[in-house]
Amino acid sequence: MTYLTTPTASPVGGPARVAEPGEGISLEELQLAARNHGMPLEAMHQDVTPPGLHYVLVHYDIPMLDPSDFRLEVSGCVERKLGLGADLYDLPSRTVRVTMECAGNGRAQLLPRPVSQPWLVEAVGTADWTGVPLRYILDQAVLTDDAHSVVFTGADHGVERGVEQDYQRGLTLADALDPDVLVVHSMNGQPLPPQHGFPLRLIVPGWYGMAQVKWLRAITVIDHEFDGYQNAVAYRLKQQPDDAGTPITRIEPRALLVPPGYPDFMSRHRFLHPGPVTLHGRAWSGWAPVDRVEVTTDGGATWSAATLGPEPGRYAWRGFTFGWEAGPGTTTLAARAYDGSGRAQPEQAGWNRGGFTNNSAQTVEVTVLDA
Ligand SMILES: Nc1nc2c(c(=O)[nH]1)N[C@H]1C(S)=C(S)[C@@H](COP(=O)(O)O)O[C@H]1N2
Ligand SMILES: [Mo]
Repeated sequence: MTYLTTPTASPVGGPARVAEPGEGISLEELQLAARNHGMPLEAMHQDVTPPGLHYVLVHYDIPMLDPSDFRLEVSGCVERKLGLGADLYDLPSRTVRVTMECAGNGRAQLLPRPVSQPWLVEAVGTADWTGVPLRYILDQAVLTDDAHSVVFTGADHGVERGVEQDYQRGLTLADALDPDVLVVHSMNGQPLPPQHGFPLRLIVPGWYGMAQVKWLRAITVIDHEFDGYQNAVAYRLKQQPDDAGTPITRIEPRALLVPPGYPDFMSRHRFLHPGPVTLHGRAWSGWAPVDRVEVTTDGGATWSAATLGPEPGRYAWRGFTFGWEAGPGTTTLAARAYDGSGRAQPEQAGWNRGGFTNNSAQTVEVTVLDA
């Protein structure tokens, strides 16, 4: 396989492209991958991901905003319009620990490969987000009887498949009024870093990343379902470009191992010494708490239950460990998660055109050296 090909210009309009058989990652995809970085898996040793190690995904450019003249406008189907600035810091706030994952995580491992941000498995991170419940802000604005959905607009602007737009996502009122949905100003006790939405972002715990609108500048209550690009066109599970598709919402269960031992610089193949090894990992689901994790150390021939760590907050990943007696040779490790809603992480997830929600089990190739 060729990993780098000459630039293949993606069409500016029209549907997203799917790579030809054997077509390597292009410079265009590399450009996206370098801007939008994943979380180094060793960061899973910590309950909370330091901001610089949390994954980042930005569709357009990071807006550089001046907080002194920044206002969050609340309008539409409300009795009282609001313009919130620094006064937002004086409103009642809460902190929620949330594991966030990009809906495109795993995309680059699908065959054929949907051409977009080429994530492997690292598009995830966990942070303590502090801010004001959206519900409190909507109560202050007083919803009118015709309120149906809420639209969140970011201060960033760009073009996607020929459609010029502000980054916008909508939520139905029922989803928006969940008391855990927050307008946050802080990440891990510090003001949001620019790449994570400074000065304000939306947090919708349990949902894939696309719902968590950064650089939030407007909240607009509308009397119908939101039909903007990111809801109606982009984040949908489709087999064909012209399918209506189904909307992407909550995070499917996934477990990831911290690759054990030490890596080869180029291939990242792992090496370790024989003997007892404790494997560490994290597992999460946006649907219900993870209640079981299984690990294989023989390439999937046999799976055994891992030991779960303490129950975390409702929306945070759960640690797990697995004791392994590593004998010489090369083998493949993997883990898979199960949640309280009955969802089970598959070894191989199904394909869709956007390359979304691919929670196929991660595989980690390791060589155990001779004693
Ligand atoms: N305004 C705005 N919000 C956005 C995005 C964006 O491009 N613009 N990207 C979304 C996507 S697709 C993801 S996965 C998450 C990533 O959040 P993070 O960079 O803080 O990890 O932000 C979401 N919010
Ligand atoms: Mo995303």
